[in-house]
Amino acid sequence: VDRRDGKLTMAHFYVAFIALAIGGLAGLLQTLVRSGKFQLPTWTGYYQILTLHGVVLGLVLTTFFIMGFQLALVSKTSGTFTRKQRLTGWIGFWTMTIGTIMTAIMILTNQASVLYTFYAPLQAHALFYLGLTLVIIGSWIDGAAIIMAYTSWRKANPGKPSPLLTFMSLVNTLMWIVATIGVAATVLFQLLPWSLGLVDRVDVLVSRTLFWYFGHPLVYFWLLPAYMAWYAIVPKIIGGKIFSDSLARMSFILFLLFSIPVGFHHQLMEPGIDPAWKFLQVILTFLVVIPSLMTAFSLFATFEMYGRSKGSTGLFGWVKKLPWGDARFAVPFIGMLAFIPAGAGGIINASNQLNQVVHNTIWVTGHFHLTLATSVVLTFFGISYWLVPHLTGRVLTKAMNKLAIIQGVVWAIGMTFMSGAMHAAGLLGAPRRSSFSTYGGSEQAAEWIPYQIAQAVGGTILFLGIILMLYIFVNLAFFAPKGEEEFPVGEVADQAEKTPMVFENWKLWLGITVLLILFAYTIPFIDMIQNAPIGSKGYKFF
Ligand code: HAS
Repeated sequence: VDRRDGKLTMAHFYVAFIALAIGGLAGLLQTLVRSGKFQLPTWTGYYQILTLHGVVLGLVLTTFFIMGFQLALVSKTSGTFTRKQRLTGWIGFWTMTIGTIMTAIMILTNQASVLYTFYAPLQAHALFYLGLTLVIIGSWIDGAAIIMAYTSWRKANPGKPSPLLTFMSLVNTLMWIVATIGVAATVLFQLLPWSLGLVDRVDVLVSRTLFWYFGHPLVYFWLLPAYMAWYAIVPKIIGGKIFSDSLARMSFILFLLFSIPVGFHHQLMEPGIDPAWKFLQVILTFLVVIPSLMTAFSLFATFEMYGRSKGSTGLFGWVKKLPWGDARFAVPFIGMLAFIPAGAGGIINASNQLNQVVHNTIWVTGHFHLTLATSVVLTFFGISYWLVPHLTGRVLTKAMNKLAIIQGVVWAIGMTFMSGAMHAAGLLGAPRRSSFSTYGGSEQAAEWIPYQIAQAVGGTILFLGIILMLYIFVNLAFFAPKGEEEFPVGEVADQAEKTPMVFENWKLWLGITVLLILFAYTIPFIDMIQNAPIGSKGYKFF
């Protein structure tokens, strides 16, 4: 990657890793409070720290890391950015950064303890919503740089499929733009006027629905960059090849089509939505599982093909041939392994009857600490181990590589305790998003306490993992020996079929995306508006 484009990505990464430090500390406090053995000082509160944790890790770290990573991928695979494209990237970065600072100030001054989902009826100071709006607008501007680079590549290479990693970054960007329209709508038409006092009441169901229209594709916006690494970078690291370029593109297109019209699976317990529409969105949710199953298949195929090319025999002999001593592979691999139970948990959540057991319990928190905070985040760490030194002109030394593997293992141990205990306590009915309480000496609540202590043990180990990660990041950014670190981009296996051009037909894919969204949401929205209650005055947090 050209040095000038590298600086742009690194700017995004600095913010992302500062977010990791702040959000990680908030997470540690969270688990300690819930154990019942620790109390927060009186100047802060459980929901303030919970909001800080969720916003800073779930929204800031992810958006900055993903945008920085995608810009690097596009610059590497489609050619160095033009001045205009790079400038667009910088404008996006600064817009997001200003928005992040505004949002952080509102949370830190306790004027926005509305959680990372921030829908009504909890109400924050208007500057919190304005800050988040700037983060989203900034990410669109970053996205514009990606779209511009893709368009110029296509112009210069007519009739050829775009480079795989550019294609994948573009799909994720398009999905993000379509998805964020929902959250922009609730912020601009409901939350901002309401927090400014221009309207007195707000329709909570509409606000939640617009949020979840955005909230589910949000999780795939987090996941797809990890898939980019799994499909197209990990094969190169292990010395193998990409199983199939077309299969990878197909799975990304399926994410574009099916990620968005599924928000109701977060609202299965919500009154005011006709069960028939919930049923439809549950079916679409099961369709969006398919590209993940395709990904699992493709990864197994890549690993097995590589192992067999190295002479492995037997059903699982190839496992021994994988480069276990290379952190760039081993750490994302822990993420892949975690995604097997994580995905199974998602399928449980999406099943209407089972959702009644787990909804609003800490099981759901366990689910997203496996998906986001393990599979995705460990892959992001694995990416940083080669991308940061590549961009700063340094190398990952043997000692740092070893430390990076220890970091991955520490994370896995911490998360097994924390997320495992969350899943178990959730099945015993422990609520999510609540501070420690004995609920007036309730016997059932007493059963949750050992699991809450296990969560604190896991949370402490994870915090250690964060300190290790930050140490490695600072080393790779500023102190590691100068040199050249490889930017691994996989090649497609020889026997793979030719990639058809239909994948680049955006009118077709965006057209189907819009049709599916209209199909899944139009009538439920008309129902909501026709049956609108008088609206809620809400609960102010400032
Ligand atoms: Fe989820 C709630 C359903 C995936 C994140 N999810 C959440 C929330 C978050 C989140 C943050 O239907 C909470 C939101 C809140 O605050 O309320 N989720 C699903 C389904 C999937 C899924 C069906 N979720 C994710 C991903 C996330 C994420 C990914 C973040 C990155 N989720 C739900 C539902 C709820 C929910 C309900 C609402 C619950 C409620 O009631 O509130 C699917 O996409 C999962 C598909 C995944 C698979 C696994 C494929 C496995 C692979 C690994 C292969 C491994 C290899 C290595 C090859 C089918 C690809 C092995 C090698 C060896 C040698 C063994």
